[in-house]
Amino acid sequence: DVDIDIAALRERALRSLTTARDRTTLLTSCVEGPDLTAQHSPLMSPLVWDLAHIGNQEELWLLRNVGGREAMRPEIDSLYDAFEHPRSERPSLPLLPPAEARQYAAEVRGRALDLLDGAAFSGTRLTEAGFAFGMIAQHEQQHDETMLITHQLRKGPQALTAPDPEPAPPFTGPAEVLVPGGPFTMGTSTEPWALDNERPAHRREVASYWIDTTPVTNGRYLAFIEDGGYEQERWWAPEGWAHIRQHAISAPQFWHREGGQWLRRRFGITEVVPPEEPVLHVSWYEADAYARWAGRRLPTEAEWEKAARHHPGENRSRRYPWGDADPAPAHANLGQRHLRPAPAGSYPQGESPLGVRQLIGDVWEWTASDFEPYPGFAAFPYKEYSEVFFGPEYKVLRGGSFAVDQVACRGTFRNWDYPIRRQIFSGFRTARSAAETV
Ligand code: AVJ
Ligand code: FE
Repeated sequence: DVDIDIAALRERALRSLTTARDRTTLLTSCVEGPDLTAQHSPLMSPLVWDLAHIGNQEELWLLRNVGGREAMRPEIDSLYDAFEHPRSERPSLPLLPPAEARQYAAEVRGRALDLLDGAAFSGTRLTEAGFAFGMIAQHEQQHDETMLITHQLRKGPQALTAPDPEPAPPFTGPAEVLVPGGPFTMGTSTEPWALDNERPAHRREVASYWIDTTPVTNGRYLAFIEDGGYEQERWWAPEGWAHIRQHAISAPQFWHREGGQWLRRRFGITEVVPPEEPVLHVSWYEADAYARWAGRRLPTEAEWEKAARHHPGENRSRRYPWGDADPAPAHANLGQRHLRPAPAGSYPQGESPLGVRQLIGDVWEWTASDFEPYPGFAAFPYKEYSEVFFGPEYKVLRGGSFAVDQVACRGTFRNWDYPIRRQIFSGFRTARSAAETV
């Protein structure tokens, strides 16, 4: 159970909002104006849209809904409503120019912090335990990850730098871990800032399975490529096969072969693909095909969460693989501290009780599961956060990536995307049912 200490929550809200804004500021000031207003990919918004949208959502939820204030600029609301304008349309809208967008977001933030000072952390579900403040910090951090994806797609020289993760000794542990069958608690009813799709906590029965100790590496993925994985229909789901044929896909996004070597482009630099690093920028179809080639399968979402949260000795679900403590740098690669995943086998202090590593951070992990509501789901505070996306067209990703801040990453956190998408910081690990033989 999570202790609800109001002073600590208020402090956490302030810290989370400030951390998010520092990152937003960096992501929107490390390139010049034209790079802020340009659309770098039809899949992405111009960076200046994300910036004002962050401010507009904060105004809507904190100033208007929690604070009861009047709209500051009602005429801009529709420009920044993600449902009114798909990403492809956003560059042609009369958006606030960079300086005005920055000014607007800063003004909203000033008023939001005034409100935080005196806010009651109770009374309504929106104010309970500072939920609205936590939701808005998570929203900004989710857009900070989105903006980092835009930076990755942007052509041109390097604009962002960060130190590399610590080099790790080669991982010598077992390749897979047995998770004994039996029920466990999935989802949460106690995590104060958990979003609607993570709720409520409920029992899930899971049969025994084996799961990879680490995410699948570039080196392992290269074996699939070199074995002709992209040329053999039998490994692919039919829609995946059609997709890679139509788009001539034969390697992860941002990879190319040159002079007998595999290279990749990463935030404006070109480098040799590091074999020990978790594979990044693969679609669900690619992950699924690799798993089939390897004689395995993707874990279900329940299998992923049981591996990440269930403590067999204590027979309960915890917040993170390492326990209930908030993430520290020794646990996981989070928060854009590094601009790449850490080598497979890193972060021994972040491993689960059964020894599974890097479940949190590094790369989002595709699961076998469609994005569906848990039994007892109730949309909150708006049905466009999760509810409108439920169904078979989206696959669930778990665990967060190096680009996610800890406020938007926990053992119960659920992300989702189309199975063809791979501009996101996506990788995977594989599993197999214990009843089967390899
Ligand atoms: C949960 C990452 C799929 O970016 O579309 C941001 C998060 N929702 N603003 C998205 C979100 C509203 C969402 N994902
Ligand atoms: Fe948003």
